[in-house]
Amino acid sequence: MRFELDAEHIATENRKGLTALEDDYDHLGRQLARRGVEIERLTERAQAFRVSVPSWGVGTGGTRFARFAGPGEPRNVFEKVEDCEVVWKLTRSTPGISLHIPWDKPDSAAELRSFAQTRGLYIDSMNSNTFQDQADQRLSYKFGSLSHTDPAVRRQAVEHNLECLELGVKLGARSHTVWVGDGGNFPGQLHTRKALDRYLDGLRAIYRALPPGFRLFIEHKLYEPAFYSTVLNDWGVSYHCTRELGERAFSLVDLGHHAPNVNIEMIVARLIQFGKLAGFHFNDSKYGDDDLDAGSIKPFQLFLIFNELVDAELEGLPGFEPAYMLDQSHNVTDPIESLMTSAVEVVRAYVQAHLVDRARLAEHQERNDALLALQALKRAFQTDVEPILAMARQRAGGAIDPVGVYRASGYRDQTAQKRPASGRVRAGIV
Ligand code: LRH
Ligand code: MN
Repeated sequence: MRFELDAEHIATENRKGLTALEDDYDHLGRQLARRGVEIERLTERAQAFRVSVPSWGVGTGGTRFARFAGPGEPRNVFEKVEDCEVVWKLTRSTPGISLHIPWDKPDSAAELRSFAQTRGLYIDSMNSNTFQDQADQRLSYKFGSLSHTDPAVRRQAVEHNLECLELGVKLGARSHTVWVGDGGNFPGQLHTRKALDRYLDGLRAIYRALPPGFRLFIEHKLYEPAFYSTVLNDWGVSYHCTRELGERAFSLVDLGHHAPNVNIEMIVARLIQFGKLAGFHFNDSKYGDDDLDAGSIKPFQLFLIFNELVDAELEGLPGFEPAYMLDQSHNVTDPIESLMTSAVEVVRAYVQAHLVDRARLAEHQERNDALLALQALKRAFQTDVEPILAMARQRAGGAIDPVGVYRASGYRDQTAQKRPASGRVRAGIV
């Protein structure tokens, strides 16, 4: 089947649904007008919203039990960028790509940068990797990296991060994200306070080398791969570290890195109030760090998180510039479809949060009218804003129905032919 995912194909497919969309859009517009809301303002906000995709999210993910590679797996960073381009073309929300080093280390940074730019894409955040041992690596990270007891291992980890910073500058990245798997599996394995001191010392060395204009994001995580204690285990420790480091260090919130039932929207409000919110790795989970599609399990939590973000945005808080990024692992779906629908769910939560009548909510809060305060939020969350999201995509040259247009395009079959599964892919090696 001939491959076609160009503007003409998208427009042809959109024409099939445009009349219905315009009808739904006008109807919603009238409903919102009765609520004193101008639908066009919301559509502009939806069109302007940006969330980055993870390069490591376009290949099929797996677990320690198995990885079932799909057809047309990207075999290198350039093919990953090609797949990210499809997500951008159809959603028009995702021009930024987060890279992971060394998984995405290019031979030529300039070549990769222009390959992305010619496709309307840019490199967002660089992610270092001191949670795996590379074939050419001298010292192992089995017992940690920045917090390792051996200064030589710590130095090796710092040097890797400095290399990532250099590469990030060449690629035009805007931030550097550090997540380490450092921790212990048993009580007594680590000296908890000394391990944190070593970790923070390592971060100080990375912070000192931060290029102009760069921000440093540190990512906390409750557990895994360590199953008893993690050096950067929660937002409080992260906040302490970013304060210690300086004004260009911020705390990144990965939604899957918290214990079940933790009030993440409250952590977000805290980090906003303290001026230390880096941004997000959006995903969803039922139990642990499941890295499922954003909004697929707890859409109300995602909405409540954006309720805090939009409240701060509308207040015009100085320095409020959160980086929105997806971080997911797609084990049973086509990664491109999951990334597209997840980006749409993040924009949905953002637009719904802009539907909250904040003046009325403030009144209810002042009067301690708990029920009407909750209703003010639920009314926004229960508003079907799909016509706004689809109209925003359509006006930006994207697809009214991204998954429908993608499937009709035959892109996956095309890549399956173009990218015969290499030995590595068949064996499930990333
Ligand atoms: C750790 C994490 C981190 C990435 C990795 C791929 O769980 O969320 O952000 O480096 O996943
Ligand atoms: Mn993450």
